[in-house]
Amino acid sequence: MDATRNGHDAREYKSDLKPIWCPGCGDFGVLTALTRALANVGRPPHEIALVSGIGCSSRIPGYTTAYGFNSVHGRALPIAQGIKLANPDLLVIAAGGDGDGFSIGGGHLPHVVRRNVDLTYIVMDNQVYGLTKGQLSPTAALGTHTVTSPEGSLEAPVNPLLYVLAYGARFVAQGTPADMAGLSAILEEAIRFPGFAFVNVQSPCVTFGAPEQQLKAHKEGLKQLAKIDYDPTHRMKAMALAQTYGRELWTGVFYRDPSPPPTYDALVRERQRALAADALPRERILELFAQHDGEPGRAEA
Ligand SMILES: Cc1ncc(C[n+]2csc(CCOP(=O)(O)OP(=O)(O)O)c2C)c(N)n1
Ligand code: SF4
Repeated sequence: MDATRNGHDAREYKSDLKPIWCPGCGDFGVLTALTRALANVGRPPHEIALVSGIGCSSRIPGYTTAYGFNSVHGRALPIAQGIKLANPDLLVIAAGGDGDGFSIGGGHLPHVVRRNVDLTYIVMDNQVYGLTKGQLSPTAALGTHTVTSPEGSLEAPVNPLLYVLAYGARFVAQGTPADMAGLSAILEEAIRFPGFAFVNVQSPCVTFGAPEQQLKAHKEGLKQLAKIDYDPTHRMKAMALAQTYGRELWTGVFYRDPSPPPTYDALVRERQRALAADALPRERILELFAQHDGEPGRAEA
């Protein structure tokens, strides 16, 4: 189903570039779910900026018709924030892998959360470094065997959901391409959320990922929050649920702030307006320059 609400069609958001992901890679599903969500949101492609780092998943901007920036490993978030602050009217989405977001780029995450810049961050979490051929990633379970952990990993994994909730993220969700309708609904809600929104997508790597992280296993083990009586407005309940990461596959919105505060970009814009209103009029500035012509740095108001 490609035709959607708002007179937009998911196909409008897919570029002509053919993805070079391995056949069966979960990222195909994320791309489809994202284009469906964007069609439902209804902003035209030229009003959207999609920023990524480096990795298989980070190729996603090129496969859409939005403005795209396949940037530097781990740096999607600072670039996305810069874009949003420079042009707050753009709808800004950052995307990438678990290595990109939680290893090399992990230092940026607390700051984008505490600033609450109005952007959506989609992590395609496959518990492995796909692009560089299967090294251990920060979300891989204890004991995971990879080329860089041949005897099994000795490191406890990062829990992305708990991590962003603990830092105060106001929209936190998880999805999987094993449930395409659920995933596009989650992405749409995240994009519409007024503030920083985080979506962890369990997106299987068919080439280097573990068998228990493939779509078949997701379909068998899927637990949907939409199907139980779950209220996503309680951070502590969401944090308790997030503890299941790596053991159970819960999908849906874990936490959504019922009264989100103004975003950082809105506050910056407000302050810029106030400063502009207080600024000296242009004529007075020119008068001061004329008075002190030839004496740089000695102007007095
Ligand atoms: C500064 C820097 N360090 C390391 C790399 C090599 N590198 C490229 S992608 C990547 C990890 C990819 O894994 P992930 O971010 O989880 O994305 P995936 O490929 O699994 O989608 C690494 C280590 C790089 N490109 N730049
Ligand atoms: S290596 Fe893994 S993550 Fe990369 S395209 Fe192939 S299946 Fe996808």
